[in-house]
Amino acid sequence: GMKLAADMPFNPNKPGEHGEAARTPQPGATAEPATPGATGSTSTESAVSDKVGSGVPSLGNNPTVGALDRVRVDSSGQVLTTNQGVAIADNQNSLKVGLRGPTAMEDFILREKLTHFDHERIPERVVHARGSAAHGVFEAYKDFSDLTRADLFSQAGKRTPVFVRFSTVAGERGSADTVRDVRGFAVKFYTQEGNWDLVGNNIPVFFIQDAMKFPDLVHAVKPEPHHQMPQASSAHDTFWDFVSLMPESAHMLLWQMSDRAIPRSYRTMQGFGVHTFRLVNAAGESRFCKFHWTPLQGTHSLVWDEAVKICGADADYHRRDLWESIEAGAFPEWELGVQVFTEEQAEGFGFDVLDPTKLVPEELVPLVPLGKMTLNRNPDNFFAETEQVAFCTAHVVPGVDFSNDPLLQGRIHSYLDTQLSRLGGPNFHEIPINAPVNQVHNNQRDGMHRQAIHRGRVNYEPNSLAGGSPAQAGMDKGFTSFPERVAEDKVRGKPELFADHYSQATMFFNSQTPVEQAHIAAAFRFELTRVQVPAVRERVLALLANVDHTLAETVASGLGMDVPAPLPLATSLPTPEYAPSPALSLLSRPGETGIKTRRVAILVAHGVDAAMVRTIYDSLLADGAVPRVVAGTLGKVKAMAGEMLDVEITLEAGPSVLYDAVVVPDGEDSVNALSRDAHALDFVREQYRHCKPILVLGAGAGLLAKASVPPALPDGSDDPALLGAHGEDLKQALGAFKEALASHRSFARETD
Ligand code: HDD
Repeated sequence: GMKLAADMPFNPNKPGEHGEAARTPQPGATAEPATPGATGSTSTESAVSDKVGSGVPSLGNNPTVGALDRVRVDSSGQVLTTNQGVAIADNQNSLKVGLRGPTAMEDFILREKLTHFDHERIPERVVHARGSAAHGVFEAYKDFSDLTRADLFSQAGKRTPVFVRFSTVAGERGSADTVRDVRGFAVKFYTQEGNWDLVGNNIPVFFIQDAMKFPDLVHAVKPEPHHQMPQASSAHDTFWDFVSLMPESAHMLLWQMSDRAIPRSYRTMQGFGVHTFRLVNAAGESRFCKFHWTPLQGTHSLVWDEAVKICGADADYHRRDLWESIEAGAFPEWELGVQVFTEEQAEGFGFDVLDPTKLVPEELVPLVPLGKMTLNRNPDNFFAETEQVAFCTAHVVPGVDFSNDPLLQGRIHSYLDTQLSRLGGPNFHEIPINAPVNQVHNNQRDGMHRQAIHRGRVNYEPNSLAGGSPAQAGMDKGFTSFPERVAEDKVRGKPELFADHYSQATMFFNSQTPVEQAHIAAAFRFELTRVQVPAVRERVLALLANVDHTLAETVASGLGMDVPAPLPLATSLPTPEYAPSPALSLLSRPGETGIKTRRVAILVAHGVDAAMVRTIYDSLLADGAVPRVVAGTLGKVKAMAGEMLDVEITLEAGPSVLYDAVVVPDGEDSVNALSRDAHALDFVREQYRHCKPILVLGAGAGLLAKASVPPALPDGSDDPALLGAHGEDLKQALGAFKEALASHRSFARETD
């Protein structure tokens, strides 16, 4: 037998792997402990900014920072303990009966660690499982108390903390970000009068009109039940079978097949509350409204071929983009606007505002801007915050109320219910990210994982033993439902106007630019090519024939089919004629942030003009763009004049689809080397194909020739996004390049 000395490790090699180095973390390996109060206001009480509309981002001044401090953990410099706080002497070895013997049942340290690990996962969200979130602040532009008594809109400059989660709908938690899908846009406002969740999407209409059909819709779009394919894609038979039998989905399908469903970034999406809601003021006056989020970054999307390739190149593309822009201080911002209208106005619209497959054109009811939201802080912990956040359409505050939209009515039930199984019980509101910033007082008690410790003997109301507390707040302070008059038969059915399934789909299509229309047709072609059952394809074409005949013909010819007879109409009522609504085109909102956060690759090899690289790099950086020096391998390249230039990423790890634009600087040898590298040739070809700005300088133009990139547009005219090829000087070419970059893409050259 071997002698076990208390202070002697059993395996002398182990401390070398885990010893001192592990006990003294590298600089930067742990976060600085948060100093309470140092980050600004810690409650909403004094949270009023003097900088309304100044455009100056309020750095870190976020009232939730303080509220969450009590649960933040910083382990730097601490020793490991069990969950009971007992210090752990050895975190490498289980307790054994002899070095080569069995593990002792008594090893409570091992058992606690494995038990906790075994239960690390919780059920993922049944829809919207894949998402990313950030903290921020909403700031009201002025006092809107004539419109609503909601506290967050009660004062100019009033700041309300928010937590926002963006998501895809169909994919599982680990699926790719850039799939074709609707995006969730869920905002939790931590107001002083309780939490308000605006649980919206980046598309203002929905597939179905009644919550009764939601489980069917989700079953149809999710992977098929026999083989669990395809992941995160609507391009399969069950989805198209279902929607083509539910022609009320026509309008939403047009949006979903548009570039809205492949956003460039979460930061470049609009958001919509979808349903008609009510705003109610202190006098009890109610108006209908629709909520809109408008990104100051503009609305920009990917192109399909690019989106598909990004799924492989960086499945976390949108998550990374949101995280990095916030880390870099380029805080994304949205303006919250409302379309406000009375019930009498709504009666004259010609469509039913309770129908979630219809939108209210902005030309009919313009947006009133209410305030601005800035996302300025990444979560500290993905699980604790982003995964455990529970959004719920039932979470409204005094001043905001529901309409009778039958989809919304069902949602009011569904979100609370799903949290019970997802978060394990009725106390999910006590999870820090879900807790309101004002205090909760009621007589709800007990249940799984209860945190609050209620004192005293009274857990009922009315009571005299606790002096009547907590007491109901009464009409002025408490939430009151708008006393809408309803006296009708109890029925299962729909209003007649709900049966107009096509007019707004046609309006949407007519409001798109020719490029956007072509993308919609191509998306239908792709999805229906993946569909296997010919009858399903045919039924979708019959649906499209009611939307726009040219669209139906384009899609049909892409499938090698003829346009069948249109689906029968569900109503003989006259349907409204809609003028095109320019606000519905993605291209109508270029944004206000210029080239900020746009990613630009500068392709280099030995012999590149390093002075030119630096000039371009510095100039792009100065305007807030994100330039990267990209080469065949990491390390340094030896530049034209002999100096060394650092490479930041390789052509292999950072392929074309991850950049918004490319620069090929001067340098004969550099361009010759790039011309022999298939990665570099693919790079410029794809930049071209995806309609991105290209700047070539001096010898750089040679790489385009080698890659067979056309020097001009198909009609022979100059390509507005291909700069520097005609011997312009650097300053002039760079200026024009930045302009092209600010307008994102040049679809004039599109060949797909
Ligand atoms: Fe929903 C999640 C948005 C219809 C039932 N939904 C969920 C999320 C968003 C939306 C953004 C993710 C929230 C988060 O980030 O945690 N849903 C919408 C919109 C709809 C909509 C804009 C139509 C206008 N949803 C809808 C209906 C039902 C649900 C009709 C059920 C009757 N939705 C749910 C859910 C989810 C959800 C099952 C899954 C996880 C969760 O709620 O918390 O309850």
